[in-house]
Amino acid sequence: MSLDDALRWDGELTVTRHDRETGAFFVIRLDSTRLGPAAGGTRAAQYASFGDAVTDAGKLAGAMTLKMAVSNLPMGGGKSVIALPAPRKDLAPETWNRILTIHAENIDKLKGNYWTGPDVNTNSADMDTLNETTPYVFGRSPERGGAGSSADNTALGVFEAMKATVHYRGLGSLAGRTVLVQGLGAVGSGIATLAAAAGARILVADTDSERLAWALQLGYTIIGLDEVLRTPCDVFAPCAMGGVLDSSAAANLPASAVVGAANNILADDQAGVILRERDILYAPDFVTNAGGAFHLVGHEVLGWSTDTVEERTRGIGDTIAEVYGISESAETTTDAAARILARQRIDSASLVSTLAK
Ligand code: NAD
Ligand code: PPY
Repeated sequence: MSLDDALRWDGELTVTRHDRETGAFFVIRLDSTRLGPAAGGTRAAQYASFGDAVTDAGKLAGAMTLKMAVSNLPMGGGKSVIALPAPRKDLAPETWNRILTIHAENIDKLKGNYWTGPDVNTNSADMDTLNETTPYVFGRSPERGGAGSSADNTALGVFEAMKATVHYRGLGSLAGRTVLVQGLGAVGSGIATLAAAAGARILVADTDSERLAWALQLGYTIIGLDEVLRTPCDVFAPCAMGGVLDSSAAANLPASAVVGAANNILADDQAGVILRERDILYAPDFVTNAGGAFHLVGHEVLGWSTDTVEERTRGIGDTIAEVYGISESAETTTDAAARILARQRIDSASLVSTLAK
């Protein structure tokens, strides 16, 4: 994507910065602050171009707006992307530290209109580092007063969505069902553990051989990376990267349902239409993976107890069932149905604040 095209966007603000010394390129995008300050994690990855990094930040920020709204959380949507000069694992500690410090300076200049948290390739220790420069950080380590990793809670929410989806699809429970987890990382491994305990047979694919060795020990079946979209299963759970299902993948996917943790699973709207035509029930990711937001915003903004965070996260199953109901009555894709639900919440919150003035 050219930078020119990437900057044509309906969100509220794009902030970019380049650091000549490390070669890192920084993006923060605020999609919407209608419901509260924009929040969303910091993703660090290599991108083919600056335009791709800016585009990704915009799509991820948009998903955060929908996630907060559909979850009734008082925050808007934003996201940060750091386009790295080399793979994260190859960066020297002082290089990574400089990159985090510059990112924290950028966040601080937004004066609380944007709050960050962990995402792909950033963790609670990185949030602690950011917090040395700026207060607008969720997910610091518990020793530093933060809520720590949100991965387990994200996994719990996806698992609740999976159970509700299997039930809605008329397949009963997860017992005896086959669940294919793509990406056995922090969230994917939690989902696999919960689904296995519920009696599901687990198939897994990952690029990391250590994670696959762990999967073998647990009795999971390993699937080759190229086989993922061709392997029959009841539930396909994308838990690695976004954009996994384009139209062609959706047209051939041998699954009954798609329920995963990855942000922006659908590469395009047409993929959602094809899944609906093929009677494959797709659980919109910005609904299923909101457990991370419940954990971070619940603990750090709303002062929720662990029990309340869990109760609200388990409620994701009901929200998903509501989305399927809207999809049927409005004869539209589940993705469009979830956007309707999110939009209703944004509009009614805006109406309440207008009336209060
Ligand atoms: P992670 O980095 O811990 O795990 C990702 C896993 O995917 C790793 O094991 C990695 O080796 C594997 N992987 C990478 N490329 C792959 C490929 N092409 N095929 C198969 N496996 C591949 O990340 P995570 O925290 O588990 O997050 C997973 C996804 O869920 C991300 O898309 C993230 O944005 C999303 N998500 C996470 C949270 C959270 O609380 N952590 C919240 C919401 C959404
Ligand atoms: C996500 O859920 O995709 C995130 O980016 C994590 C997050 C959630 C809420 C606030 C900050 C980060």
